[in-house]
Amino acid sequence: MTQPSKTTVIAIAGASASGKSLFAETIFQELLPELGADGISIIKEDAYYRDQSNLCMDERNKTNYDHPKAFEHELLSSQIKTLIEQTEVQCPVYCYKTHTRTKDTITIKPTKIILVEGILLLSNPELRDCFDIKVYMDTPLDICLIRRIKRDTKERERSLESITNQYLTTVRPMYHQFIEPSKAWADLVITRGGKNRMAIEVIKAKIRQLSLRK
Ligand code: UZR
Ligand code: MG
Repeated sequence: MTQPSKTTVIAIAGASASGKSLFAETIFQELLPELGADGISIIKEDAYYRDQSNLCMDERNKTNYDHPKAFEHELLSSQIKTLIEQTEVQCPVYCYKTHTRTKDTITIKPTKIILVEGILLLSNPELRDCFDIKVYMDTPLDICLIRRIKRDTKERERSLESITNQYLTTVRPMYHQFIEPSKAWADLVITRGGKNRMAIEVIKAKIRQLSLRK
């Protein structure tokens, strides 16, 4: 029997609105035609925000979503391990409006390359052990804040008031406490955000090389 080919798991971490999703999505879209849907996939750490259906809306609004405890990292690491064993998983679906999981799940099939993107991926030791390549988006915080205001008013239906409140109470302090220190674990530190063309090409070249491996 032939052995299944080795999976490569690539983490893309960094501050909120630092360009993680754009970076991961660009690499994914540009490699999809050559690797195919069973060759490359993306997992978002956001999907693993804890289920809060047992809490009322007031309590959900008080959750610190920038703290590692807000995520079910143990589920994320166990699902990555399952995918490495070539078994599909049911990924949770999180709703930013209700601040909890929906009843749906999404089936993720095992692929040779798995891109995982999220703010606190490098802060958790068990999760860190799952990654073959660790990338950190080192975008200046003021640029992240501008991007976050634009994105959250448009895509997450937030007011400027709620964005700036969250920024001062959790986003900024948790960035300094957990996200920025986690940069020390990165293999590659990317400047200038998700459109850094050379960084995209370097990761794509590495993925192509790994994909040729049997
Ligand atoms: P990205 N977040 C919310 O605002 N509401 C939620 O229900 C869950 C998460 C925010 C979270 C974090 N923090 O900064 C951001 N706050 O989503 C992470 N406050 O997502 O990496 O896509 O920006
Ligand atoms: Mg994102």
